[in-house]
Amino acid sequence: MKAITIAKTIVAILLAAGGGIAPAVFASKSNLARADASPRVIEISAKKFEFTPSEITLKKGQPVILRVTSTDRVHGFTSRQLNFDTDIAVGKPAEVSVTPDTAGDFMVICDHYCGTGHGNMKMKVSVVE
Ligand SMILES: [Cu+2]
Repeated sequence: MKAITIAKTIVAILLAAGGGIAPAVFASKSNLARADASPRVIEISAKKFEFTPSEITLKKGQPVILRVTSTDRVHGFTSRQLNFDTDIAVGKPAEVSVTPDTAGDFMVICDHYCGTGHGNMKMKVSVVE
């Protein structure tokens, strides 16, 4: 009886140790793989009447994903120059893939009328060489 209890305890300890160590190792490996293969993700938040951050800097030729989350209502996220046009619904982040091919400053606007400050709802994208 006592031997069985000890054996169970050892199994529980091994499981706990394995459960703790193994995922940490896997996580760091997959993070390394992601850093090599996947574009940088830039989190942007939208609410009346601003994008946060209001300015980002990208590198020419380097792909990024802009992940935009709205915290209050539907907004637009549009740039004719950077060639994207999407809507952002509350609780449903929108992802836009961008690989800028020209250096310069570009504007992203909300093209979904959202109230009196709507005309100033902009984000500046600086693309550097
Ligand atoms: Cu708006």
